Amino acid sequence: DDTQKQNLTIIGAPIEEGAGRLGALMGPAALRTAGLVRTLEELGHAAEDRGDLHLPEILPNVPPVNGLAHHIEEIAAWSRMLAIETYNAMKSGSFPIILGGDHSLSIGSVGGIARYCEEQNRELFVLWLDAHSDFNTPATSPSGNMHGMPLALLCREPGLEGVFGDEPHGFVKPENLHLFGIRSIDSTERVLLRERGIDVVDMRQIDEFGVAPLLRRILERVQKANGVLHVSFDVDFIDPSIAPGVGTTVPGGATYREAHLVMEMLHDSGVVCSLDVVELNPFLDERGKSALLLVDLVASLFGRSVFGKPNRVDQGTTAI
Ligand code: HAR
Ligand code: MN
Ligand code: MN
Ligand code: MN
Repeated sequence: DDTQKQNLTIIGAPIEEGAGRLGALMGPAALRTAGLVRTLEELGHAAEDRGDLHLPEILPNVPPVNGLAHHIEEIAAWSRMLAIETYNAMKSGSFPIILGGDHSLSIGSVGGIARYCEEQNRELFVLWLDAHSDFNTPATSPSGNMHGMPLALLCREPGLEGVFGDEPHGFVKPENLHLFGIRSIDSTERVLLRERGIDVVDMRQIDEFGVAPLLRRILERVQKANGVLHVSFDVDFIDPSIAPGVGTTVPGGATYREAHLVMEMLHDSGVVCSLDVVELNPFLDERGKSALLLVDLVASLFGRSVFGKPNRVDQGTTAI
């Protein structure tokens, strides 16, 4: 077949300190049990599983923030480690896949990828597949849970500068951020998203127009800019009836076919450079069904298809 074979670096990030409930630390183990690595190898890719990262015994000091940010020292340690790992993976020409772990891990994963893209002068775009917009700052967050904050930090909102300390990292341009599948936004968060002009594709738009034209518009933007696309996949993007294994379910999510079509189109676009799979909470799952669904979705992103692709689109994911 015509799938472009890739070197993949799989990094487990068993982090749950950013979430409001326990269990996401089991995510990487459940994804492996569900066959993630084997499935990628069967698709013809070279997958190197680096295992799980672990918190150092001594956590960094982070200056106090204005507002609430629970476990910020742990999140800072994870962010700094992950930024190094994803930067190194990109630099070696590999495609990093980060297995979470809650969504605060994207601070580090995207921070490292953005650093590499800045060095290479490649325009980085981010597709955030999620029920939530994750654009709170400590000052706006109703919960203080840092899995609701990664995008604010990555887009240079003030308040979380201490997280990276002196660790090198990049940022995301707000105009290159595309939120997709959204159906839960806090009121202060909504104000901030509007002020920054963030592109939010909510479920209402998906209902009305379907995922294909909405996603195609984003992918064409990336292609025209000769850019690369980081995909951050939060399990709660999917409807809880088929993916119950997540701590923050919101009804009305993507269906089985909508989620697969997103992944299939991402594969065909050839612009995806890196992936987070986050918020899987195996403690809340039902007989592994969410983990198994995620493995199937990742397989679609890496070239599994029913009968090839429509021939008007280009193929493959991208190593830069
Ligand atoms: N917006 C809410 C908060 O900040 C809930 C955030 C939940 N985030 C995730 N990731 N589960 O998308 O507390
Ligand atoms: Mn999220
Ligand atoms: Mn979410
Ligand atoms: Mn900094």
